[in-house]
Amino acid sequence: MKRQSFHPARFVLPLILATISLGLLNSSVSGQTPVIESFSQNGELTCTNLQPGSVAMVEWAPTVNGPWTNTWAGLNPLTVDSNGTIRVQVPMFYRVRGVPADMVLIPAGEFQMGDTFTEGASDERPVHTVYVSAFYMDRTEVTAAQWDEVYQWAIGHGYSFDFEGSGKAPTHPVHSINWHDAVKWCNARSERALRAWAYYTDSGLTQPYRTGKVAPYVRWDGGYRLPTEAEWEKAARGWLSGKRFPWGDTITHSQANYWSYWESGRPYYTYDLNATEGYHPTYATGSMPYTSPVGSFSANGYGLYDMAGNVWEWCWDWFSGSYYSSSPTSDSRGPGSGSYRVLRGGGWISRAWYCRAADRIYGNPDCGDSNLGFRAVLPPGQP
Ligand SMILES: [Ca+2]
Ligand SMILES: [Ca+2]
Repeated sequence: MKRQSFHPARFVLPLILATISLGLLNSSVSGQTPVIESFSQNGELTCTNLQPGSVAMVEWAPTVNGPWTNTWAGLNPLTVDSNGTIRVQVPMFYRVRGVPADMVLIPAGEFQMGDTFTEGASDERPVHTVYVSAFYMDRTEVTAAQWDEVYQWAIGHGYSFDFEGSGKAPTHPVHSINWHDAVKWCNARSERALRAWAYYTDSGLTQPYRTGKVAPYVRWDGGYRLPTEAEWEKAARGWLSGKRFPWGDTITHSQANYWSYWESGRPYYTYDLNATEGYHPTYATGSMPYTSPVGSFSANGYGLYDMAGNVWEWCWDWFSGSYYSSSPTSDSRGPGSGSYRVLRGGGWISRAWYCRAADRIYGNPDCGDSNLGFRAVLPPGQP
């Protein structure tokens, strides 16, 4: 097919793709299916069916199999050969990437962080306003199946971990991994998906963190990483403000997998309205841990599951009990150093108290336990 020199090749064969992101779970927030509606002769691409307020990426490739990129770096100056000819792979295929599969958009904005009921520990106060930039977050805790898939790839590509990860079943959350394992797994997930790494062993952000135990440097606009504590709490609150839990002010086993602690024949906490004492009866079967399949309860307003209960979730931040008194007001990321990393949300073993959105605990980053897991976040607007 003869191409006129002034004609962009995309008009010759405008085969256009739209990536399809279907949610893992059916929920009130459905997965996106971007639709490229049109591509006009003046070079305007129109894509619909994207989530309002999210950040979409338009990418091009010279072949249908890629490589996909969002830059025009392939169109560099070329030296004309002795026949007066140049040959260059030019953009021909386009795709639009919306919210990634199995993740939800947490839109940018301020929220009130901390214990508005003055009922928690002192480390949950003062309540303070934090602006958090938009990010994507895994709908669910990382499952044992998701962990294993990336883990197996990772150990064949230069990564090493302290724990191999456990799960009661493939659809249950992975547990018994330490903070370092979770961080390195995020890096492996990024590398496998051809995204930039988030974690590095050097301040110049050139050496990806794959082995050993370090306090890594972070490329905040990189790939998959743990949520900051502020990101986690904003996400957990799911559009609500000043509520105790991700859905409201009271909790029962119809809403989360936790341990209903009783004294004198009734729940110890006034906001624990559960009708039975102890572990969740549906999941307290066989041997411990009594985790539940991820997504067994209703999602919160952002479409996130198990932000209270099932497994505690590792966050990025070093823990400081006084941090809220001096927290930055925008994208706070915790103290610059410390001994423990933050965990959030409570687990199957936890009292209602620990399932409150404001609650904070901390763990030794070297240690894993059968009620500790995690989920990842991803900055929007990247290739
Ligand atoms: Ca959880
Ligand atoms: Ca606490």
